[in-house]
Amino acid sequence: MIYVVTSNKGKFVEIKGELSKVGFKAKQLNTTYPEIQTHSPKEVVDFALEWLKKTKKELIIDDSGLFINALEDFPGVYSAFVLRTIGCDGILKLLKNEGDRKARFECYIGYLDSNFETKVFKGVCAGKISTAAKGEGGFGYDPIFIPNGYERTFAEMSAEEKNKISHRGKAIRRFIKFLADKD
Ligand code: ITT
Repeated sequence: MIYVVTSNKGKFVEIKGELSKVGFKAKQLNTTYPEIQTHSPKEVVDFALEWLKKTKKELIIDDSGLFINALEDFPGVYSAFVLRTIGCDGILKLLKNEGDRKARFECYIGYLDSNFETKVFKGVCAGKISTAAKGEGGFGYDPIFIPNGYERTFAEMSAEEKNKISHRGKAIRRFIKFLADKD
């Protein structure tokens, strides 16, 4: 059993779904950890894992964000704050009349093992910002993100379909491969 430290139910459901495919059990640990102010998500994860050592638990964390080309990678490391404040509608307004709608999601899965060793796994999903919010599924920015090669937003896909191509799905599968190769 592995703990997933997150306050975000949507993230947990996706992570749990992917882990369960290989027979891993996951449990949500709904606690917060300090997130340092930096432009590097990897630094955020490393610092958080160091801090979480005191829980003495084998765990993973997920730090992710949406990076928009025309906005110089905003909201990036500020994605959670921006979603809470201006939300998806605010992003659509910022991109009104903007031709370049390219964007990407990045996900960093930080792993703290039972020997207090840490490792970070990255996954990226490239796509674009839609012109209107669509779909009821997923969470966060999903209603306005269309992955490359699709005409639908993440929110119009099933969790299974999103996981196959998403930043989080890729990062988690790298984590699973790492565990499998270790044995
Ligand atoms: P934690 O407790 O795990 O930190 P959080 O929601 O604060 O939860 P982040 O700090 O990683 O998570 O913030 C990332 C923001 O980007 C947050 O608002 C998410 O809702 C959003 N986000 C992350 N992954 C997403 C995804 O797959 N689809 C849509 N939005 C996503």
